[in-house]
Order: sequence, then structure tokens, then C-alpha cells
Amino acid sequence: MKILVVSDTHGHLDLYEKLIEKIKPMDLVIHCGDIEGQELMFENLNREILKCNSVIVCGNNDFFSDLDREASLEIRGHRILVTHGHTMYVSANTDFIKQEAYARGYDIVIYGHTHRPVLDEGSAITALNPGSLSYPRQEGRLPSYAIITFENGQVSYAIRYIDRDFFG
Ligand SMILES: [Mn+2]
Repeated sequence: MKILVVSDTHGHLDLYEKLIEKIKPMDLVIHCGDIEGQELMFENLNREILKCNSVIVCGNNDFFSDLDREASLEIRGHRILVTHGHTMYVSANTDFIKQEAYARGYDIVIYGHTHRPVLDEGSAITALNPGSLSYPRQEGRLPSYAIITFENGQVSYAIRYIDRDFFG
């Protein structure tokens, strides 16, 4: 099972559409917030191109949306918390969000907000931030996304970057 994780698209889905045309199909897509009004378009693209459902949470810039602040998923024995992260001090580090998720019984927490990709893998809890497709802030500033793969009883994570050769 393969899950695509993206975040902080901030009103732009043109790069996202090119991305999913290239990496289709997926089993699920998670958007960690700051989608800025494009949730219906996002869900439709995922249904049409990836043939899958979408999980979207509310970001600090999703002012007029009725998106949930959190999503709770259970996949292949893993409990996954999805949240934008802005209320959990994620700009500093992953300590608080990991503690919070672990205390609530999760073993994977997925968030966004910082526009910087993070994979903080641990035995008790793993924190994953896919970065931003629209406004990357990490060194080099390449748009990024993440893939989570559940296979043979194992979970693996990959952060991928879209450079100028990505689409060939
Ligand atoms: Mn944002």
C-alpha cells in the first residue's frame, strides 16, 4: 500500500497535477493543510488521476473551510495522526508533536506548516513532514512530497524532491 503525502500547496495545484500524473496510481493521499480553498479540486484530481481517496486537514491559512483540524487513521496496525502542526511548536522541532502523538497512542504523526521536509524516524514514534509543493523553505528550496509504503509488514518513508529534471 502506497500513500502520497503533501502539504502547504497554498492555492496552487498545477505542480501537484503534473506530479500525480507521473507517479500514479496511489492508494491514498494525505494533505496536511494550507490547501486554501482547493479541497474539492484536490479530491477530484485524486479520484480521477490516482483513483484514490483524500484525507485533508485544516491549516492556519484555511480560514473559511470546514476541514477537520486532525485526522486519525489506522493502517496495517499503525495508528497515524495527521495535523497541520501549527499548534504544536513544529517550527522549533518535533519534540512536542511526537510527545503529544505518542501520549495519545499514535506511532506515526504527519504534519506540515514549516514548509521544510522532515523525517524523524524512531522506534516508538515517527514524525513526517512532506515539506511544501508551492513555497519550499528548506535549503535549496525544491518542492517536496513524501511517500509512505506499507509492504510485508514493514513501513518505510521517502521524502522526494522535484528538481528541474523531475519531469524529464
Ligand atoms: Mn503553510
